[in-house]
Amino acid sequence: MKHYTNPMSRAVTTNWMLAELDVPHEQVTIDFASGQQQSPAYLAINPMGKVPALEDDGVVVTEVAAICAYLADRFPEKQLSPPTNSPKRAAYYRYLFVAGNTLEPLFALQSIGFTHPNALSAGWGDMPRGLATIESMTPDTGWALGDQFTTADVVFGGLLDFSMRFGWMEPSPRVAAYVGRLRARPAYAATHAAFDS
Ligand SMILES: N[C@@H](CCC(=O)N[C@@H](CS)C(=O)NCC(=O)O)C(=O)O
Repeated sequence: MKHYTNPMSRAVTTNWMLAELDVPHEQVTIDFASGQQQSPAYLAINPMGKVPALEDDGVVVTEVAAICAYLADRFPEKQLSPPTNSPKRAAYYRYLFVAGNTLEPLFALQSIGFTHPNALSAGWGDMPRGLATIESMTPDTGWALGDQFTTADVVFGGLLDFSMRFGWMEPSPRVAAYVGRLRARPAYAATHAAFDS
């Protein structure tokens, strides 16, 4: 299994997922400075020219949430996702999809001072709606799906953590406490050193 990464990129989240799983894999660093992400060899793996990407047994997965979900399913014995027939799967999917589909575009645009003029048609709504969604989905104690830490925490919590690092949002006390619990995990600490140095 090959993980295409760059230490200062969103691949930190898939790297964290791999560390939580503790499974053998090869790290392939894509050098942004030389534009390696636009090389024909890398574009053949991800035509978006972005990291992360994962190659496993003849298949390629791109997009942070898709890679994390794939890995959780690939290693079910690690119990980082609810069983496919569990009702918890409903919340699990919400956490996986809301991060990249809704919150990230909202924050990324807001960070450059852009507010979509029509929150009704913009898929990410507006900041008050986004923050209300985060507040309602952030657990008071424990993890997104309850007592068991899952991939929902890596993807949703990872996006909250990333957003706080880049000043994309001001966390409420509940969000700050949740991200604090995530940051205390050994696998998180082991994979986020580059951001902290
Ligand atoms: N939607 C993508 C975003 C990936 C992304 O934006 N990666 C950035 C680094 S954080 C990248 O590879 N940038 C290099 C480039 O666009 O040239 C995902 O979830 O994986």
